[in-house]
Amino acid sequence: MIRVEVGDITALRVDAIVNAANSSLLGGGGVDGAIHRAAGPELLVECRSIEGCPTGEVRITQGYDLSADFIIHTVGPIWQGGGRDEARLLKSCYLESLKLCLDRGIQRIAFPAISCGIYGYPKQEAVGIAVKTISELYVSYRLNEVIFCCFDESMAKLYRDRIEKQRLG
Ligand code: AR6
Repeated sequence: MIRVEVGDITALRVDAIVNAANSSLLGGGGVDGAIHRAAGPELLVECRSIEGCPTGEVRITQGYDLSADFIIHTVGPIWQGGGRDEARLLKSCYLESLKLCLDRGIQRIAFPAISCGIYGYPKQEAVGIAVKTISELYVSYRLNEVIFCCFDESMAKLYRDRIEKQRLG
């Protein structure tokens, strides 16, 4: 099942939440900052041991003080006008997250709107990539529940409209 929720991703009771990180994995603003604050300082200790993550890839850590068991850290592309492979890299964030879920037996996951904040990806295009990739693949990657977690209602509407369009074909 795919759901859209408005709220703080750190409060969700799922197996894993996804972090829209930067390639240092050492924290930042936006959802990354919120996740580090909610998970507690042990998260940074584990992140330091990983030595970064290239754009489009994923790394997994424990969830520490979150109710989620795991955090999947992914690095979305910085929007640079669309000619720098941004769409492929953003799709890769979702796809690599799904692969990790299959490997680890993760069945319930929540995604933020990767790259849609500080990284400046056009929201409608980013939502299109997220919804298409997840709705085509989540069943074959054995996921029971995927939540698109949005900070505001206008973003949630973009997801709902895109999901409806996908459903209608
Ligand atoms: N729960 C759910 N969504 C949130 C939350 C939250 N607690 N906080 C923000 N959002 P951004 P990016 C939404 O900027 O564009 C960091 O500094 C937000 O409204 O967090 O991938 C990293 O370290 C937006 O829709 O991520 C990187 O340097 C979405 O999450 C950089 O920002 C993503 O916004 C990554 O930028």
